Amino acid sequence: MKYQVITKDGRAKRASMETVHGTIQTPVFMNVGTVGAIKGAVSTDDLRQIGTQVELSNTYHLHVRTGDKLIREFGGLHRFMNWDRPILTDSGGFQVFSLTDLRKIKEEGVYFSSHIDGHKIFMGPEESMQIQSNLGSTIAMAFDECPPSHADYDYIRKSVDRTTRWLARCKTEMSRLNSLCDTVNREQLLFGINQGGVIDEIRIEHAQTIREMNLDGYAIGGLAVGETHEEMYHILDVTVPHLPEEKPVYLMGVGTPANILEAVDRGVDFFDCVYPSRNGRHGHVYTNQGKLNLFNQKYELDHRPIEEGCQCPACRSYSRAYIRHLLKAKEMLGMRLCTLHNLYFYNKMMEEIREAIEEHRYSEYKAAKLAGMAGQKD
Ligand code: PRF
Ligand code: ZN
Repeated sequence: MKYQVITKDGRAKRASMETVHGTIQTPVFMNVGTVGAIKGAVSTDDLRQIGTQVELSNTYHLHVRTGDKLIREFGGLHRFMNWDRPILTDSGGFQVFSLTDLRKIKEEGVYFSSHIDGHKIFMGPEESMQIQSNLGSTIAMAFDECPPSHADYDYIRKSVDRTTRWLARCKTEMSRLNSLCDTVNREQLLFGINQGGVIDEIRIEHAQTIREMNLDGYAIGGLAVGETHEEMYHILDVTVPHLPEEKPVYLMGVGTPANILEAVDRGVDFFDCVYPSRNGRHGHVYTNQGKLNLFNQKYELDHRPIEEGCQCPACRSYSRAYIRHLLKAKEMLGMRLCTLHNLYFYNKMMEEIREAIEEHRYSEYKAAKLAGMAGQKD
């Protein structure tokens, strides 16, 4: 893996990261395909068309559905999905915490019930690494605990210490798996995850601790879980400077276009979020003048594309009126077109962001983009 900062504009970083599955240009938005597919009937051919650089899948979902052992036997997730560019897999920790009520966190890992059929599962750092190794993703995420946003100081302190011990176990297990000759991807990378709620000193101390562990990249977890945007930006302000500048920084599960613009300005490289696909399935589409709700009657005879000049598969061929009709008729094509437009919008925004940093006009770009989107709201 070779990560190189090409240029900086203030704290905003423009970098490239070479992996066995190709080079990633950052800042980048990863398109979320939880079960190895982007919801909304979006294929990997579509992803290539809309400029997706990295696809994100979830360890937990693939484990409880089809099973990582079967995917390994097939030749790994890349071959299974027919996607040869980078894939990042999330470790399962966060999904376990958000999907299942019945869970018990112990030093060794988490005991929980499957959200599909309720059967008992145990997942710890070693299990998470083994599943991600079977999938053969480009980047594996460490197994962490994302404490609830309302957790108190003592809980967060204990939880973060355990996450650090889990990270050490992840690192040991990942090196062992990468050294086995029958591993799907023997150059699988491992990103550590910073936690600490909205408590500055815990965040900073944790960042300093995991920095010493020399990982391939560093994620900031535990944000966008109920705190305010200002609190999130503040945590980025205090935490990112304690992570190594020569390594990629990934803000997990974030966010709105505005969140991304602000986080890039604080040195973040990688993002992922379900908003563009989830909003697309509800007929909510992004434009540079704000989001439109295509269910709104005012679009019933609107000949214009979702956004004038947009080169996505929806805007190149279809009117707002037709897409509205498809959504109202509950035709899958309606959701699909809206999802494609939204993912294209995010990917395109990241391209603009990279260009603006290269040309050292990021703050002007950010201000103009935010001003446009703050206008028309529906
Ligand atoms: N940990 C992991 N995945 C995540 C998060 C986290 O804290 C978040 C929090 N926004 C999203 N996805 N492993
Ligand atoms: Zn479009």
